Amino acid sequence: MTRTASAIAAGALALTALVAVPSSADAATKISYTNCTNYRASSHFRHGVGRTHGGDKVKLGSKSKPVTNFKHSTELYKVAIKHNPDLDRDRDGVACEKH
Ligand SMILES: [Ca+2]
Repeated sequence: MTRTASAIAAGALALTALVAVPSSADAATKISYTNCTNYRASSHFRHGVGRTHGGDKVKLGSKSKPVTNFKHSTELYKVAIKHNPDLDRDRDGVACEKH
């Protein structure tokens, strides 16, 4: 009887090791910050990510309209810029903005 109980306990222990939840660091490594193309593809923010109350600034006299449908999240913006400051080269608070 005790042999069966210890076998069950060992099996449960092995099962626990197999069903390990991936750490947040593993999830973070799936996002690529190498350039905007890779960032938009891997983060699923197709229109970029910007500060919560930020806005895309277009050059004076430009005919293009500012991007407004980017992901509004100061926290995610800071993470992206910390990894690669070039993701927001014009420093307007919106990284990888695209229509
Ligand atoms: Ca920008």
